[in-house]
Amino acid sequence: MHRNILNEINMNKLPNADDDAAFQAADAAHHLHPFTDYKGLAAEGSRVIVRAEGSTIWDSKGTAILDGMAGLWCVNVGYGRPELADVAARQMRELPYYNTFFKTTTEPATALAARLAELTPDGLEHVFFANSGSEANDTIVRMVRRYWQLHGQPDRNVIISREYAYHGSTMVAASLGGMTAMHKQTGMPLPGFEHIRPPYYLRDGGNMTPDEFGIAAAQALEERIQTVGPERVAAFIAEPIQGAGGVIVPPDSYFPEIQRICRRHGILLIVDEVICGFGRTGNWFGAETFGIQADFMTLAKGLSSGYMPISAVMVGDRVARTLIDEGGEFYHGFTYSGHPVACAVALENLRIIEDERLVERVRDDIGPYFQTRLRELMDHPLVGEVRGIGLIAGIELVRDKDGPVFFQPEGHAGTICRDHCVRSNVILRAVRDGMVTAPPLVITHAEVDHLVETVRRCIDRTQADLGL
Ligand code: PXG
Repeated sequence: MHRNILNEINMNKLPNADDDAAFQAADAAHHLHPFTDYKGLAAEGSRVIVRAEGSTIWDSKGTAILDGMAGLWCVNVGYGRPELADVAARQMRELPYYNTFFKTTTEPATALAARLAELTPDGLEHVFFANSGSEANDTIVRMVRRYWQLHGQPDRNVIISREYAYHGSTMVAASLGGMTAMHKQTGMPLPGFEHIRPPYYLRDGGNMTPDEFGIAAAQALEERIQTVGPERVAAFIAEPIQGAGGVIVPPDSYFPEIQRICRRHGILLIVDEVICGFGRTGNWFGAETFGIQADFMTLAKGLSSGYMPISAVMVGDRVARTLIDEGGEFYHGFTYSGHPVACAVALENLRIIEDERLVERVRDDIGPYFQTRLRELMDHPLVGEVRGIGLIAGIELVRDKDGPVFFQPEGHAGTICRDHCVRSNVILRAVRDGMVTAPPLVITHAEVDHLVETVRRCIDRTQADLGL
């Protein structure tokens, strides 16, 4: 039986997870979940997760579930790390909170800033802290605009991004993102945000080789710069691999061409490492895997392995020098920027990744194993492509490999397959008709075997459900 925290602190008027039905009723009555169809959730009742260890989570009924998503792409060191709990408790006793406004700092905030400057590629030496990927990307937009204003070009304020990009859920982060369903609900994108097509080879590659297609997809940036006017384009933002967009992996030729185009026009390059950072692609950062030299890096998720909310903006020398030397006071920041408990936990998390050589493990051992085993699914008639690097992968389902012919309506097959996986107690996400997976960096070989075998069974069931 799991320990019930609410009981322990004796809040006996509140519902608790020992009584599932009452708890689910309270959840449906009071809790608006993120990215959720509220009527659907109320009808089904939410699943209550009560504890976790390694790559496994347990629900309130005692069911063990393999977490093929590391929470939301974030629990890199796996669940149940006592070191992280100890550091948090120690820091809370010593100094639970103080801010970093008004010429003050705390030890964990400064130590983490210095550590991140060391870990990230050369030229990214300054850090601004926030609490989520969305806030970090909002911060970058403000810094980009301030940079061009200080350079006497205030109209250079357009940021180009890509379709299917996900950069967060605030108005600015969602405008940066290329999710049309999000845009439609609340009048986005805001002015000043443009989107070009992603390097989505399976969909758009046609008869081109991947490298030819990579160049063609990057050329879309050049074309958009010409349409908007080069004097108006401030920055381009990209995830190394588009995660929430369906694990879209760019061909090798893509980012070098993007980099050339940005340099040619003096445009700032922002790399959103919220998913790819901290080992997922077999290097500390996706920018290293793809050879990208960025002016900004967005960090979140794996920075603390999700144990505390924290994000960071790495600011390159070009922008940092302008802000520092010419900017005066920068009117931006959050109450919890550089929160000492979050920073202490992040530092300890980075120590674990380093000491346990988790990045090397992904590069040399479990990453190649995961990719090789998943690619065995390519023999399945419904699997159009398996793509990914390290511990991030997408398995795209198609109606017919020849073409390929995609499913209509989009998303139906993916949802069926995802539901089979969840019912089989393996968590994967569906994006359109692809299954995506990004497990903790500590996933074992046996767990990878279990994940791949379960996914194969679930694709078989999906095929049967669709009558194919
Ligand atoms: N950038 C990227 C690349 C992300 O993936 C964010 C920014 C925003 O981070 P915050 O901390 O504001 O959520 C993200 C977040 C999913 C899913 O189901 C993906 C994210 C968040 C929630 C769900 O794929 N990515």
